Amino acid sequence: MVRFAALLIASAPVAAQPVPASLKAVPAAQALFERDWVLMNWALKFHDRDRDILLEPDEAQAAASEFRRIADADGDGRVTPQEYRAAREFILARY
Ligand SMILES: [Ca+2]
Ligand SMILES: [Ca+2]
Repeated sequence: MVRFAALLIASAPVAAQPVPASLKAVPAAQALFERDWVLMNWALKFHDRDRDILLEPDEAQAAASEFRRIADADGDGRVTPQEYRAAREFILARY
């Protein structure tokens, strides 16, 4: 837990970056939401199970899985930058 809290703080000032190479690992899942407020708001709305307005690693994992399900339009198990952007706009428009 401490490790993730540190990661959270360390990555907070980082500006928006391209899609991470892998969305599978927990730290990457955390980073995905840390660097994109649209996804973070969405993740907190639907996956912040204990309602502490923090995305714990297990919550981030669940949210990342859900995001991957939404974003992976062609179902090949990978989220391309195009799929990422489309899913982000979908979430922004809908939620
Ligand atoms: Ca939480
Ligand atoms: Ca895909």
